[in-house]
Amino acid sequence: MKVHPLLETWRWYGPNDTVTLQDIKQAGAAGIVSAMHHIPHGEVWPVADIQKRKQEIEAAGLVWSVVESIPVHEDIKTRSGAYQKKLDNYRQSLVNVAKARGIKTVCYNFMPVLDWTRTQLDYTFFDGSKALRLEWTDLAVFDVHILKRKGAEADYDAATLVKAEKKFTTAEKKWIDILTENVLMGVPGEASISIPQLLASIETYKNIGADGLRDNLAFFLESIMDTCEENGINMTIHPDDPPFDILGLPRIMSSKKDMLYMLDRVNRPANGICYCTGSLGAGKHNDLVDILKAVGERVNFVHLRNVTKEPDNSFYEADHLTGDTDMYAVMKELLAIQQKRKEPIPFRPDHGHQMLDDLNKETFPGYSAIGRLRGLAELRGLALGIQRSGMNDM
Ligand code: DNO
Repeated sequence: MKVHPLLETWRWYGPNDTVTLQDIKQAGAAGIVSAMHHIPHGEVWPVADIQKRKQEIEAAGLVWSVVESIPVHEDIKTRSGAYQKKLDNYRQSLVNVAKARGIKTVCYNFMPVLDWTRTQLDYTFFDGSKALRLEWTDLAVFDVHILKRKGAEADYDAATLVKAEKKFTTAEKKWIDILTENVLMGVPGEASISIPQLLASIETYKNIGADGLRDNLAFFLESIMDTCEENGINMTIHPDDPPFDILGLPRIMSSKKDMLYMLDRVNRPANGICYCTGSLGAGKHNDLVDILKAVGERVNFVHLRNVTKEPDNSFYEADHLTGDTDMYAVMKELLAIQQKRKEPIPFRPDHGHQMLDDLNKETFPGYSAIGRLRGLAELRGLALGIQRSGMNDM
């Protein structure tokens, strides 16, 4: 049976990335996932910058397959301030991306204020490699004692609050500073926010609520769908990471139900999903294969990585094939979806562990070369094994 292989891609942060295009070629990826991190959120991406990035990628013999991300400005997420202008800018950026020809997929997220959230960036694994982690008690330390959010205590059980208080009162200043920095950090290479900004945003989102945020996402999508369809671009929304409420902020893209709701509410082909096993996999309520079966038709981009969950909401990033997600079952389903497509679905190994030589280097958290190389190699082998052995039983 003929199987269309998935497209192996790799996130490249641009010329400032310590991982070079040559490194990526050696890892065997064919497609690049990149963005204009130097352009402030909400501003138009100039055609010249996009072309330049595209040429750099092509000069290395690679293809720019996915834009991750064109960030959605907070004015749009909150539908306030200069949101109409920001929507114009977003549409213009999409048109400009399309002008570069060949890029058909744009990723984004609709998480309030913070992108992904972790409390620790150097959790040392049994083998000495380092992984990213969200530790629930540490998040409580930040929330209750550092951020001092009003009503934060209500979001944690009594045992967690006791542990958090003890940890905070006995912690060294350095540990507190690192925890604070980790939680406030946005996308690597982009600006972090401050405690007062975060507190102000939490208040804003309290008034918006989950339903309001859903309305704002639907409004955003409705405002850009014509532009996307006229320009041959598919939007893919990245799920919330972690996929549950944190710091009193609403979450609306954390489960199968959330995804189906938004696909149905803005029922246009360009309204698609970035299926991220790492983000969704951190939620006890999520069955990864079940989600993929439900939304698979609209999945246009895939992030593959694994997590190990702990009894509270804590989790750490596991190796790509170990952890709680059955990557074999996910890959099998992905290949089945791929068979029905004309074009290869791009996937990238999401975060990898910091390991080997990378332990001595300054790298973007989650985005060192060797851990992702290991992840990609394992995933490639998994896909090949499935293709060559059992695909015809599906
Ligand atoms: C983290 C990434 C996210 C993702 C954005 C998409 O490593 O998966 O930062 O790129 O949420 O908008």
